[in-house]
Order: sequence, then structure tokens, then C-alpha cells
Amino acid sequence: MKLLVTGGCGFIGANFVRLVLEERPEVSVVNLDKLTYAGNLANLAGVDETYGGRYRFIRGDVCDEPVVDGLLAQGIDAVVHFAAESHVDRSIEAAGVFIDTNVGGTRVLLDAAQRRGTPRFVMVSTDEVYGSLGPEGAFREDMPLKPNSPYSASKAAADLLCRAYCVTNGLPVVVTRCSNNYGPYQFPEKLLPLMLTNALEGAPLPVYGDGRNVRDWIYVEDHCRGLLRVLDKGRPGEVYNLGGACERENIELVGGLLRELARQKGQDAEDYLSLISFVTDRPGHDRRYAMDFTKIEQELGWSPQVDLAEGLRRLVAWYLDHETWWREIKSGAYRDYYRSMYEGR
Ligand code: NAD
Ligand code: TDX
Repeated sequence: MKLLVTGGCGFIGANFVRLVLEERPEVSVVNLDKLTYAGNLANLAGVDETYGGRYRFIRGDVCDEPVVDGLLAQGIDAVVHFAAESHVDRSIEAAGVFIDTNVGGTRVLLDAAQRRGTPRFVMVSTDEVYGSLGPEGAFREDMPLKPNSPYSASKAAADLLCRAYCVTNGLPVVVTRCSNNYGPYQFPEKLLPLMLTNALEGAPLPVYGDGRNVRDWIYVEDHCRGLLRVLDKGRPGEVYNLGGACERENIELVGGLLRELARQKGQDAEDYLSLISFVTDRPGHDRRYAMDFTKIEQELGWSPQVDLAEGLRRLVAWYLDHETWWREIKSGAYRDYYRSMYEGR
């Protein structure tokens, strides 16, 4: 089986590529990634050597029609589409690239898949398309989409384009909507790796608003295993919610993270907790997300396996063990390296 993974050099994509190559010897992966600020070849370090013949990296843009069409013309059995601009705060500052990549890029992929008869297409969407919940209840797949940020609006547009191509053209697309991921290789602009690496640097930990916004947290490996399940058995035209069954207020989550960090470092948690600083809220900040993932549980037999305590243990251990990885990102050294590596290509 030959998979086209888009955005495989990002956080979830890299975890997915590693999992597939490790557990599916019959699968080969073509990874199309533009290497934006969030794409990092170091996320797949060692993969070429370990899985040599089964992995190919192509630096390219999902918005580039000839490149995408050329790849799908080579006979791809399934597309797993991760590539996106993924950070809500950046979308508030500048929405253009979110529309270009998340909406335009998805359209390019769908058209090429249609033209080339690609038999399977998994669209990796997000819980943020549903908008914000009150204190009770959870998102279900049949709820209306009410995105509140330019990021979530662009993901909702892409998600609905998938639906339209399936209904109108019969393209076999399956959409997944997952909650907040955490784990190895997450870019340190997102809440948990930002707090963790700032704490290690002794820098302030900016908690937005009152810190009581609620997210549902899922360990990235659980998400990737769910995506594999959907790839194998998801029904075309269907949407599947995935979640971690782990709702936490941000301030509680950050406290848990810092206590775990202190434990692993043999330090006083107060040294880290004292770095927390409440800052101006994110505009349009969704108050609460929670997922009802009964459908994928019942239909495909998937449920999350890693609880928060275990996930935070793994997370902290990984970042402590991969200090060079995150320090290079924070220093900007890796951007300079790519610029020189790909200059003129
Ligand atoms: P990320 O920002 O870490 O990685 C995105 C990757 O896409 C990078 O490698 C980047 O170089 C690549 N990319 C961006 N624009 C591209 C383009 N035009 N052409 C080719 N490649 C391009 O993102 P992530 O957190 O790994 O998220 C991956 C996907 O999962 C996204 O679609 C996101 O919306 C979705 N998602 C993320 C979460 C989460 O908690 N992080 C939750 C649910 C869904
Ligand atoms: O510095 C911060 N301080 C803070 O309080 C940051 C970066 C975030 N926050 C808050 C905002 C959110 O309530 O923490 C929560 C999580 O924020 P992010 O890590 O930015 O994630 P979120 O906005 O919830 O979106 C994430 O989950 C869904 C991913 O970035 C998306 O790509 C995914 O679709």
C-alpha cells in the first residue's frame, strides 16, 4: 500500500509517519511537506535510514497543482491530509495563508484525487470546527459547524469541501475531528510545549484570560492510532470524532504539567508555578471543548489508551531528553539551516 501523507514533517504528521512505518511493513509513505516554520526535518530524523526503501520525502506545497497531480498520478492508494497552518493565534494576526493552505490546498488535493481515482482520502480536521460549548454537553458529529477563529473557519471550509466532493462527485473521503493533541515533536508555540520549554528557560508562562477555558487533551499516539483505524475501516462520507476523554481547565493542566516537570527534575514545583502569568485573553477564545466519540468507539472499536498522568510523564521525559530539538527551534537555528539547504531549489 502506498500512502501520500501531507504535512508529515509537522507534529501529528511526523508521529503518524513513524507509527505507520513501524507497524505496517506493507506500507510505503510519500511525505509531501512545504517545510513552513512548523515543518521540521528533524521530526523524522532517522526514518530514511531505518525504513529506507519505504519512505520518500518531497518538499512541496499542497497548493501546487502540478506537483500534487503528478504525485497522485503515480498510483497512490490513500491520502492522509495533515498539511495545514495550525495555530489559532497566528490566524488572528494574518488569516491569508490559512485560507490558501487549509482551504485552497485541500481543494487542490481533492481535485487531483478525483482526477486520478484515488481510492481513499482521510481529511484530518479538528473539534474547533464546532465552535464553543457551554458548561455541559459534548460535540457530536451531527452538530452544526460554528467556527470562531480564522483557523477553525478555514478547517471547517476544508472539512465541508470534503463532504461536497463526496456527495457530489462520489470521492471516497472520510473526515476526522480530533481534540487537542500533545506529545513528542509538538512545536513550542502550542500550550503544553510552550509552558514546558519556557519553564525550563525560567521564562514567564503566559496563561490567557482567567485560565479556565477547557480543552479535551489526547496523547498524539492515540490520535494516530485512531487515524489508522479510520484509514482501514472508516466509511466514505462519514465524520468521526476523536477525543481523549480528558477535559481540563488550562490552569489545572499547566499546574499538572509543572508538577510533573518538578518531579522529574527533582525540584520544588513552586519554582515553576511562580512563573505563571495571567495575560490578556485571546480574542474570540472558545470557552470549552468536549468530544463525544461514541461513533468511532462503536463502529471502529477505537478509544484513547493513554491517560493524562501517563501522557504528561511521557511528554516531560521526551522534552527533557530532546533539549537540542526544542532549543534549536526556539533559537531559530533550524530555519536558517533550511534556508541554506534549500536555497535556489
Ligand atoms: P503542525 O503545524 O505541527 O504541522 C503542519 C505541517 O504542515 C508542517 O510540517 C508544515 O510544514 C506543513 N505545511 C503547512 N503548509 C503546507 C503547505 N502549503 N504544503 C505542504 N505542507 C504544508 O500541525 P499539527 O499540529 O501537526 O496538525 C496537523 C493537522 O492536524 C492539521 O491539519 C490540524 O488542523 C489538525 N489537527 C491538529 C490538532 C492539534 O491539537 N495539533 C488537533 C486536531 C486536528
Ligand atoms: O500561551 C498560551 N497560553 C494559553 O493560555 C497558549 C499558546 C495557549 N493558551 C490557551 C489557549 C487555549 O485555551 O491554551 C489552550 C490551548 O491553546 P493552543 O495550544 O493554542 O491550542 P488550541 O487553540 O486549543 O488549538 C489546538 O487544538 C486544536 C491546535 O493548535 C489546533 O491545531 C487544533 O485544531
